[in-house]
Amino acid sequence: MTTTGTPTLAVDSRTRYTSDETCFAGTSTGQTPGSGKETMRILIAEDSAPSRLALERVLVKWGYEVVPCRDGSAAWEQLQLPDAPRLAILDWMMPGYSGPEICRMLRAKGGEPYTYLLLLTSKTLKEDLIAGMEAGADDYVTKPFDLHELNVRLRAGMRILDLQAELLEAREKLREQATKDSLTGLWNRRSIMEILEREQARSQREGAPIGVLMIDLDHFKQVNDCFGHLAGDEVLREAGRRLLASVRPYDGVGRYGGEEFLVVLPGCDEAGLRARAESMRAAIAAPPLEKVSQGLTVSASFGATVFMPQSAVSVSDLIRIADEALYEAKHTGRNRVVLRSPLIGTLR
Ligand code: GH3
Ligand code: MG
Ligand code: MG
Ligand code: MG
Repeated sequence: MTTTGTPTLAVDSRTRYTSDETCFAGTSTGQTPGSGKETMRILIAEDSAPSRLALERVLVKWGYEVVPCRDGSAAWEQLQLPDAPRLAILDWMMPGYSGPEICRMLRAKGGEPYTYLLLLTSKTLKEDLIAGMEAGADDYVTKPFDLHELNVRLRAGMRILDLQAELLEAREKLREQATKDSLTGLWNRRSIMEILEREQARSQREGAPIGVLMIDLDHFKQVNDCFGHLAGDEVLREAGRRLLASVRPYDGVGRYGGEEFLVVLPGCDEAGLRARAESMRAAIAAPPLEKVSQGLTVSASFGATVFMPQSAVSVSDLIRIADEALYEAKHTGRNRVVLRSPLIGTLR
């Protein structure tokens, strides 16, 4: 039986491709073996043009997208691009860099996601194969190879890459859960405190101040009491969105507790902080939240302070000072900003 998937193979003096009918039985459909997902890109680095073209034709027939490279230097360049193919078939002997050299360099570089490396070699000596694997190759195919073997080895590589992608996704999800507040999507308390600590260390190194805001929604209990907890949750989410919308990408906004937020503004001095806090206050108090009935408006009180790089104020002192300023904002009428300097007392 001859299937439509059987490639016409160019044969050069060094490479003899052997095919058997069964090796095409499951792979002539144009599907990417081992993966029902989007087309997988495979890099082929092979200096023999006939051999490279033949291999390319087979892989395209199997549904892969191919990035062909005529030598080791071109392959090395391609593999360092941000969207480099995740699977590479590398000839052992090539001008520029050899297959094992590329394996070694790529593994030394590390980084994620993982690149699955398959060495293509006419060497059959066991010691050579061991050296190739030790250089960082995941697998090898010896020349002349048959297509069935290549096919199953590619599928094995695909399985590893799929598993790795799942692992990365799961890790990312865990990281998200561990660092973000699930209701608002803002940093959680631990993360925003870590950000403040990190920024404080940077401030001491680089000599720039940090603006710190402790924010508490006003009479929030009444929102729950009058509109229910779900409406209260929506108000919290919206307050978070409005705070996020009024900061720069390198500022930190976290949910410190129930209806309290902590904002860290690197590089912000007293004058800047006063203006930034005022615009955040106005953003929260601005037009009623659409999703909450009866045109509810919400406001927040702000306790503000600045960390000066030359001062020896600790993170817990900063929080305490911002808290005291917040307390004063509450007791002087709410919906306002009170700025307190750790060194020279209340500025407001
Ligand atoms: P003040 O202006 O003095 O801050 O008054 P307040 O009512 O905001 O303060 P209080 O501390 O009395 O009430 C805070 C309320 O926040 C009580 C609590 O049920 C509510 N709260 C805390 N976390 C959540 C939450 O995740 N969802 C909802 N819906 N409510 C929350
Ligand atoms: Mg070669
Ligand atoms: Mg509170
Ligand atoms: Mg409150």
